[in-house]
Amino acid sequence: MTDHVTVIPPTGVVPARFRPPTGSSDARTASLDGPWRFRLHPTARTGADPKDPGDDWDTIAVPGHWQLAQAPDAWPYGTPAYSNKLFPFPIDPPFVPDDNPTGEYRRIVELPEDWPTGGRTYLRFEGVDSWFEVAVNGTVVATSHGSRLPTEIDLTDVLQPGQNLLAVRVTQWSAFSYVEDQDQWWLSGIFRSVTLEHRPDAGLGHVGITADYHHTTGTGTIRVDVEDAAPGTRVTVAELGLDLAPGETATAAVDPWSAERPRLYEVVVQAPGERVVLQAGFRTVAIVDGVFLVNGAPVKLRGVNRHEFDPLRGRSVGAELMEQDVLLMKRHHINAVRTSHYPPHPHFLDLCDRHGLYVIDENDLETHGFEQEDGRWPGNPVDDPAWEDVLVDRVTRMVRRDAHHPSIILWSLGNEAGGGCNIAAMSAAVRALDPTRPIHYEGDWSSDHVDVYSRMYATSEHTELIGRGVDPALARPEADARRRLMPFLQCEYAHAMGNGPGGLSDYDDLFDRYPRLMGGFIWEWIDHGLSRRDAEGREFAAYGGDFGELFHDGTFVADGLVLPDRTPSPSLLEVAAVFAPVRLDVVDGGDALLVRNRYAFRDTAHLTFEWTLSHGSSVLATGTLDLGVLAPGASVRVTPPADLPLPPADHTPTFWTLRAVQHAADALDASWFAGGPWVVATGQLAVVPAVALADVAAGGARQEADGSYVVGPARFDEVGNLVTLHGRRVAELRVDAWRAPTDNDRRSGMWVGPSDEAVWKERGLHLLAERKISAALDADGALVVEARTAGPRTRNGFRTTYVWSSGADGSVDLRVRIVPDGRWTGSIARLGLLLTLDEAAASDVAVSWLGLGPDESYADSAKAAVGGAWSHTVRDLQTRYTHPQENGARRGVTHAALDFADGSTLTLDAGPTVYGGVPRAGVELSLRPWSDRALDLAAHPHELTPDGRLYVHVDAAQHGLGSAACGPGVLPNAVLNPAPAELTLRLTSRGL
Ligand code: IPT
Repeated sequence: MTDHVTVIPPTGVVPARFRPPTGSSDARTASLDGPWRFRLHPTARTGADPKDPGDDWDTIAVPGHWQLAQAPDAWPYGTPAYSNKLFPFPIDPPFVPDDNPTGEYRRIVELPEDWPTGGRTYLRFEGVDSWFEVAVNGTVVATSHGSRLPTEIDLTDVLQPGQNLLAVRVTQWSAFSYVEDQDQWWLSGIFRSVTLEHRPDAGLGHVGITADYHHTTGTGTIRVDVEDAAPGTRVTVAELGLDLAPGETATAAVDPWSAERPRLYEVVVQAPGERVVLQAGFRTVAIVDGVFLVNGAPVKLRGVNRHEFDPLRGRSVGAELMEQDVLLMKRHHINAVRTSHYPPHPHFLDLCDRHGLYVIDENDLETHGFEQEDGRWPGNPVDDPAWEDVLVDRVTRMVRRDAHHPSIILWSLGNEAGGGCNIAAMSAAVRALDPTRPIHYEGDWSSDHVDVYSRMYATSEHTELIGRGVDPALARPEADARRRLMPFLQCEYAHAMGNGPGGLSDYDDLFDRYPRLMGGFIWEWIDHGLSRRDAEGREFAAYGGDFGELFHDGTFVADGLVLPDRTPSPSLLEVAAVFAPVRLDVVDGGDALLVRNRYAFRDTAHLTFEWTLSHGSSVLATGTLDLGVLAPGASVRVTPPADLPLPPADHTPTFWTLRAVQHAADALDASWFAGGPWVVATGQLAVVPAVALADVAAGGARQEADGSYVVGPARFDEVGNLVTLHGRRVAELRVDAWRAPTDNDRRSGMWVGPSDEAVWKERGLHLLAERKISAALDADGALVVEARTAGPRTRNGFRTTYVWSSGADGSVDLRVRIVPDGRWTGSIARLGLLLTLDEAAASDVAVSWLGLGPDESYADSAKAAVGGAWSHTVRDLQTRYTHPQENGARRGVTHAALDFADGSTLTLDAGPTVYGGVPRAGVELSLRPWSDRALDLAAHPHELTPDGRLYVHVDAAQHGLGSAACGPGVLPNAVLNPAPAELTLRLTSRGL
């Protein structure tokens, strides 16, 4: 007897076969999706009789996870649970706890009246998590596992005429949970579709397509193999005039397939009993001299790792969301997907073929939890011969299901599963099934069984060494020599958790510079925040612990480029700018833009290069540049036209902005183009830089009889605290050097040393308070306030001199110099002023600014930001990260106007700003209707409520973001080390 802890491949099943696109075969199918009878039992020994039709049981929707059956409102069948790599049960393979929620499913199956006679009838499961047993009319016919892999069972001999009772028992935990330890929610059940499939006599069993492209001749070679082909089976490619026998090879002039130009040819495979229409793409993947080539051209993978995720339905993802993912990726210049860490729903691969994405298809295998015991992976199934058949079966089912997809360019044996004998076995199996694609597996550190050298989260320093070919040698010289001839891939990098990643463009520059570097895959596409409601009925995105799990990994499941509802987070906009296939980068010290065509196959004929000359919110001139047509890899330097109508230099910078715009789409672009035209790339030069604020005032301050001070519209108490500004109460004005830690701030870069947050807390930055040392009028009549700002337990602090004078038009000018005081080591989060104003409707305050925008940017995540005139409300300046943290900074701000509900306006003009002796363009501005402390303490964005104040951060500089949540921290080019800062601000009010 086999059960859920017997380590053998599925029983009673037929061999996996290719999965053509839905509807592409004329063989009959019948969907079994819809309501099924369901009952959840606490253990695998349910005692339920497979003959019991469950007429009085609940009903549940198939496909779906039982934990999410009534999400977001109710959780009648247990709750989701999140753990990353640690097993939520004892490591005791192949055993699992007796507490093992087990679903009993029932459905009456009746073949439609017009179901063909003859042939066979298969029952197909596209995905069931984790182990299941299938009984028909009371008799067990099959057991299976491999949650993200298909299972087919031949029911021909067990189906009776009329009604049949299908009984499926699904356990949450099984021996196979040990090899499905991916970093995601534990979710169970029949979560992909179930179908009945007629397999006609003389039909098509398994079909394989080999379609190569020869870039030197412009021809393609196609061969379609049909397993056990029935006599008379033919293969036609009408467009190419081909009519072939199975296994016959033909060569013709073709357009190749690539992610840039996803050209597909219809291939009709006609057997006497079945006709299938497939989409073939001609393309050749090769590794030559350590360089990864598609169709003979070096290709850089600008990729993302994608888990399947729907905030309501978990991994039960519908076709619409799959397509939304693909289109969002295309529109943000992502050209590759790693299907982390299991084969996706097959329809996703059809979409990648059609819209054009390179795919690493990954086996359903991860045994990460074995690593934690001393890092040596004791008992790892990957190194246990007893598991060989199971693991080879898995990888075989993936390759046989998916090999006809041109989008797949690499097979991956799995993720984080350590090393061992079964890696070699799986690799050999894949090579035997498909010799045309290279093999990937990051866990094979010496690259013995793979074709590309892969790492995750390698630093940019290490990546550069690999690019240059001078990375540390392997102990075995022959393995080292072999690996040095492999291209290098970062299968995961730039961890997108919360606000981040920073440093993406540093990696991208390296990928461009070194031919050996074939690019990488950002971790990861989407935050897996599951929708649920709080006690007041407010829906929010839940992460680990939000379902009361006693063992969980908290926020680590929310680490995507898009929020759970697929709202792009600012990082996706940064990705679009960094990954842009045409880049317009500032060169020659800011005098020119370098236009680089980074397409591998496409020239720039589909783009127009449009420029705008702007001064603040006014557009002075526009035009189009004729750059000719740039071939793939070509570049050209451009400068603004000589006859630009430049305005006189003033406090507002004048920008010449060049955009590469795609206005129209041909047939190969049309699918993702909807909503166009699309700006493919933006570059910008400050043709007339902003000059410093004119005439910073001196003097004009006075002391009142009660000892308080007045400087134009600003009133101070006798020790120099600002108490009102233009009649508005000021709760506080002080120096600030802290921020609500990001997920990256909270962790140690490369898992070593203290986190930035720990360093900042050690220095007391989270509890800064300001002591006024003195307030006095100086010889010019300005109010000079000396202050020291510091946190508890430390001698470190900041010495600040504020110089207040009343300016023209009722404004007040402030010059500030902040000097770190003490023995500082390590970074600080920011350095600047925090102005807290009383404002009941702070969220509604409208902000318009001149500076970088429209979205947030940070020192190491600023490629998407463009200088210009922008506006938002304070509400919309916030980014609602699934886990609240620092967000919303706008850099390079020279001017901002705040419009309050009472009709009054406060404007702020900035400059010059100096940090560490280096001048900076403008200030960094952040506004919030709540404090940074509240932001830090909130677990979810809906918990944040305006507190009646407007918090205005005006910073000389802020620390970068980095990727320390998993990987390197902030790189030296974006670390904020304590240094003297100078700010000059003019505050003006109108309407009071
Ligand atoms: C890496 C995993 O492969 C991935 O699934 C995910 O968990 C990621 O980390 C973090 O979000 S493994 C890590 C130990 C480098």
